[in-house]
Amino acid sequence: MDVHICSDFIFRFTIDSTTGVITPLVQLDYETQNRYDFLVRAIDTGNPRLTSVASVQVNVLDLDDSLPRFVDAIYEGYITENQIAPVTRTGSAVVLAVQV
Ligand SMILES: [Ca+2]
Repeated sequence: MDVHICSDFIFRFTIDSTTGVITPLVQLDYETQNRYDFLVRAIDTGNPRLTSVASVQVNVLDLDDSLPRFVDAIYEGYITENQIAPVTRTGSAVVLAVQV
């Protein structure tokens, strides 16, 4: 029996014809692509050869492997002297947006 991946992802995954185990050939990056959809075809050795196709979806799980990053380069706010108050920017609190 021959089992193979039918898509452009043949360079990213391999499949064991005996066990059906799909293994990545490269390191997958969730931030670049978090899902791969492709077809797998099985072909037997009979005469005539019979085939079957299955859909496969591989979901990449995210790891905390990126540095936290501030969205803006500069944050500016104002506080009235002699007061304990939130630092504001035009009347609303300054919120530092951070991507992780
Ligand atoms: Ca990540």
